Amino acid sequence: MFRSAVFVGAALLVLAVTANSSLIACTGDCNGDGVVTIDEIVLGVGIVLGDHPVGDCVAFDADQDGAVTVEEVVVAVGAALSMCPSTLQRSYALEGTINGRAASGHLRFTPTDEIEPNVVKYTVDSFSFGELAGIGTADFFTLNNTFSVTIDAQVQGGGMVRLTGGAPVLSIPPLVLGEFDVVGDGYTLRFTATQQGGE
Ligand SMILES: [Ca+2]
Ligand SMILES: [Ca+2]
Repeated sequence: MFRSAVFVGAALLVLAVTANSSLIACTGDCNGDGVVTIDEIVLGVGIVLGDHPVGDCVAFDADQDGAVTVEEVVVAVGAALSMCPSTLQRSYALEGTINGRAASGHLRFTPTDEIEPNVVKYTVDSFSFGELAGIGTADFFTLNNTFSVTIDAQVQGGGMVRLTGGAPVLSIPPLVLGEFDVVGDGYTLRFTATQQGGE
């Protein structure tokens, strides 16, 4: 770990020279949550040093040549200091059920710049699913790749329902965000969220 910490320091030093050489927007974002965290940088360093296989985080292999170089980790450090620009907003298509009935819809959210260790906070810009539509908040816990969401939804024909739920993220990057169980007063939703945009 000490060796990794020294390496991150070195990467930061050369950042000024190479920050503009980004090959892809989100190098080093192993879990695809739109930000590069320090533990992801440490993992990238571990791949360079041979302590981890490239498969542990293919997001570091920006030029997809099957290896992770110092330069690719440096680009990731640049992303860690800001945010992956093309992933500021993400859209997902939803398929699933409401109280056992088939339903479909969409979910779109944007990361906020609120700082909290190991949590990325999102605003749910829009949500619709069957007869429900609304907005809310969502938290992505980068430590264990878990997503949780709270949505205040309007029920078609009147009434509001607060929906809360969450799930571990299924794939990295999250083309499929996960299969979620979301419950509210009188409602049980189960949906799979498949990414439509934001990469
Ligand atoms: Ca990440
Ligand atoms: Ca590479």
